[in-house]
Amino acid sequence: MAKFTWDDAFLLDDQLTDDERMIRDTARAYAQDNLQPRVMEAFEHEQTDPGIFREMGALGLLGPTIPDQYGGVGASYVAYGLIAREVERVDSGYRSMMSVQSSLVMHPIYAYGSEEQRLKYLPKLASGDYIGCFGLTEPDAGSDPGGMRTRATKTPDGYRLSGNKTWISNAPIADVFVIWAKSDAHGGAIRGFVLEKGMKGLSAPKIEGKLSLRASITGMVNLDEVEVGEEALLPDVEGLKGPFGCLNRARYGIGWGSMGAAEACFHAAREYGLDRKQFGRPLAATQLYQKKLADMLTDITLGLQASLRVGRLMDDGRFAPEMVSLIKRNNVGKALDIARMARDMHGGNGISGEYPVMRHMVNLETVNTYEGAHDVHALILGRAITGIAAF
Ligand code: TGC
Ligand code: FAD
Repeated sequence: MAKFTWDDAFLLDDQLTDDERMIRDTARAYAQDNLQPRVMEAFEHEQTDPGIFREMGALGLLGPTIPDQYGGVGASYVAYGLIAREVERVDSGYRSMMSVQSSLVMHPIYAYGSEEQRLKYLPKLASGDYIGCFGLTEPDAGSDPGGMRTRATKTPDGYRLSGNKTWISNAPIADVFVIWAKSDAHGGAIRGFVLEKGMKGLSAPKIEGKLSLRASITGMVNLDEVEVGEEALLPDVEGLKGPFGCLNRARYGIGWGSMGAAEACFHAAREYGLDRKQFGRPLAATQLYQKKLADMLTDITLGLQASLRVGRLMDDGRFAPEMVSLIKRNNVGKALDIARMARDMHGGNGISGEYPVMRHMVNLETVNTYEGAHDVHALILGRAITGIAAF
């Protein structure tokens, strides 16, 4: 009979390849040695260090699934998920910076871009010399991105873009902007454009005062008749399946990442319960405390195993977007429950920034909303179950 390991209940480690374990270990060491020591300060002062992109890039953590000829390391989607888990174990904001760069900026340029666009942008995005952002959401088009108002109008040399995007991660520090707009020249279909910092009419003001995800900078993207050449258009995709193809990958990474945040809360609650004594014995010696830890371990174990399964199917080219909705919705919802529970188990100390639990809890409120809100993923699954779209 095998001995039970409480921190790897289903022996996930055993199910990884040597390469995946090596990438996971690199990400874990980086996150614990370099991100963990600065997260409290970054969160408290709402400061994003752009140098983090270059640090991650030097270790091959940006766009890891992209082939090496474009600067990636050709890793599996399972490896990508393991990176997200390690980074989000420290803070969802750091994972957000990484997943926007990898899934929402590098992926569309790789999957839908011309060879010139790939060679121009991907190596610098992979190294972190360029920072990218992804503009889909607008003030009046969030869950329903098909309602976007941003327009691309044909000019003799290319296109003129006008509109406003909001809640865009990385935007104020971005060099490269992947922007989705309805294009008159393509019958009003949604098309992707790659814009660059400094273009006339392009601005990206910071959204100040977030109470969640404070280590990751967020902004608006204002497009005031921005003129771009034909070479800015992503040639190989048309319609909402363009941005959704990117979101599949980012949402998948969140399935893993949210479990990293949940594990951090679970481990913190376990340690706290073993150290803290009330009524003459450790909190962890009480039945209620142990039940909560058992619930946390169960949800984390099932969530990680489900993420691994979807990752393997993705690597085999056999995933369906609904599988991704299932893990994104379930795992983030469970992580949020775990973070709230861990906060409670820390008593008054749980509201202090000295402990990670409340920071994870407020971060996960954003993670539950972005990349498709919790209930929107229920509706995606509901449509698949019934054949009826209830949006
Ligand atoms: P619908 O009619 O369902 O589909 C339109 C077209 O898109 C195709 N499609 C997909 N393709 C690939 N993957 C998917 N997951 C796809 N889902 C749909 C579909 O086949 C169709 O193609 P075609 O060829 O027939 O035109 O579209 P709808 O408008 O009815 O969509 C409804 C709904 C709810 C599914 C969708 O609008 C939705 O997912 N809403 C949520 C919006 C969202 O997730 N926004 C995220 C913004 S980015 C972000 O939050 C980044 S935060 C990152 C960070 O900081 O970490
Ligand atoms: P709404 O769509 O207005 O939804 C509000 C509520 O209504 C939600 O609970 C939702 O579930 C519910 N709802 C909506 N429609 C229905 C329905 N038909 N039936 C039942 N309930 C419904 N976007 C980007 O494009 N790029 C980014 O990099 C990015 N980064 C972000 C970073 C942060 C910190 C945040 C907070 C958001 C970010 N977003 C980004 C935007 C994010 O994707 C949207 O906030 C999200 O898609 C929800 O849209 P919304 O805020 O307009 O809410």
